[in-house]
Amino acid sequence: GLLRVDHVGIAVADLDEALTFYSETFGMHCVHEERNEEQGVREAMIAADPDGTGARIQLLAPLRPDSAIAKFLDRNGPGLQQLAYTVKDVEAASDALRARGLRLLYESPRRGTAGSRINFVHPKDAGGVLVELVEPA
Ligand code: V0V
Repeated sequence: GLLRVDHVGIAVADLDEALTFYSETFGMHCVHEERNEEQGVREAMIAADPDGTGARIQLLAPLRPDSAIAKFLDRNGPGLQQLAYTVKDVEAASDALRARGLRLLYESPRRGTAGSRINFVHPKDAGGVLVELVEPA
């Protein structure tokens, strides 16, 4: 099952500009940053609390025009793109949701932030929310 909210993902056009905005406006700081070529994103995890162990926001910027984030930006502009939950076992969690009739986007998990394993529930099967399942490394 779902353990907790892992992060909330926000699509942005430019990661460096967004990092500056969140830092200068909200005093949030970056706890992790990476490029994920398969997902076509440059992403940064940011946190409000000083030790970075509380809720995190994932800023997602497109690397390519055909990526999921580029398509989202074209359609909606910047804003909330996904809600991610931590799970212990992403395969088991995906199977449980499939058994309840939900469509998972990937047959088997793919690589997510910081070596995690991830899958997604189709937003049309989850009340209009792109739900991500994250099994941390
Ligand atoms: C699309 N739709 C959404 C949505 N994206 N609804 C809510 N939230 C979103 N983010 C709606 C869209 O408006 C359509 O509704 C409908 O879903 C189906 O759209 P589609 O044209 O069939 O599909 P696309 O091309 O818009 O793609 C949507 C999906 C795509 C979700 C299939 O974005 C995807 O594969 N996402 C998973 C990968 C991902 O998001 N990667 C970036 C983050 P109407 O118009 O028909 O009503 S990478 C990441 O999170 C990492 C690395 C990490 O966390 O570690």
